[in-house]
Amino acid sequence: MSLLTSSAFCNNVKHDELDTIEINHPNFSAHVCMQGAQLLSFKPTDKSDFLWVSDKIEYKKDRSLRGGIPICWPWFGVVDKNIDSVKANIQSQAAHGFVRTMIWQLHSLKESVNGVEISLCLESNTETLKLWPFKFKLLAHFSFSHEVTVTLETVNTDSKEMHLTQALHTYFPTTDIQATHIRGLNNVPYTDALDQWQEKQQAGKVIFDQEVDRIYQSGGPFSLNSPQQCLTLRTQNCHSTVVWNPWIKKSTTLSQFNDNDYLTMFCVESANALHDVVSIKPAQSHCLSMTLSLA
Ligand code: TA6
Repeated sequence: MSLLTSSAFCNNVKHDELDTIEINHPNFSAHVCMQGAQLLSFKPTDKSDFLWVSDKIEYKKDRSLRGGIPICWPWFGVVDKNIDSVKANIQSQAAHGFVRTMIWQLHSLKESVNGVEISLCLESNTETLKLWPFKFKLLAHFSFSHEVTVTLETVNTDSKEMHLTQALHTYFPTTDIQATHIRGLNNVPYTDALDQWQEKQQAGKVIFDQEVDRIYQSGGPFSLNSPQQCLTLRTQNCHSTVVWNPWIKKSTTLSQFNDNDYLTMFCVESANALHDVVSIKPAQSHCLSMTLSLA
């Protein structure tokens, strides 16, 4: 973290067991956890936080943090719901891959009066190779100004082609889930994880009046409308979008989550999931990118 010693806006702050980077810039504040390269907060000055975190969040090693943008890689969701070319190589039963509970390293930092660009890096090692037999270099690039862009760059440093699924599993805040909706998914096909993974088609805007867990075949753009703010979500190289709210019953089963937290959060996850497999040849790379801005 020596890059931080000369920083004008960034500080290393320990929360319980985990190192984090707190960024206080005139135009915004942001908070990144080194475990999982997980962005936990991005708040433009005098505006609401773009992201939600549970007040039951635990900064403990080897435990994924509930909120912000968990990075799901090199598989999304439960292993068995991935297609053979992805699940054939997985030596784990954990949901959402393994990088969100690993400690990443600070790779680069650039700052100016306009904003801050920071990158974190995770490289394959003996531990990851046991879980997934591919050499890789993974970079999480964050660009903060009046908006935020997150880019997950996968570099295949192996001698064989890799096949993976992935998601930037973003948690958004709302002051009233039943007054919240998503535009941009009308007529888009989706897989309903709550109804035997059946293929369906979205009719109109997406609302939240029950548990929702759907993988849409679209990368947007979307408008995310909650009473306190309207955000625009744009992506690059993203072919799936997961919309999730656990609602009443599932909320009681989730770690780091209050029983009534479903009333103040929703997830819209920029992904490449199910059949949207990312295949990367040796020495090639792939970037999944999302940008959040005020509408
Ligand atoms: O993205 C939706 C989902 O796959 C849900 O099915 C639910 O499991 C959620 O992710 C949270 O998963 P986590 O492992 O972070 O508790």
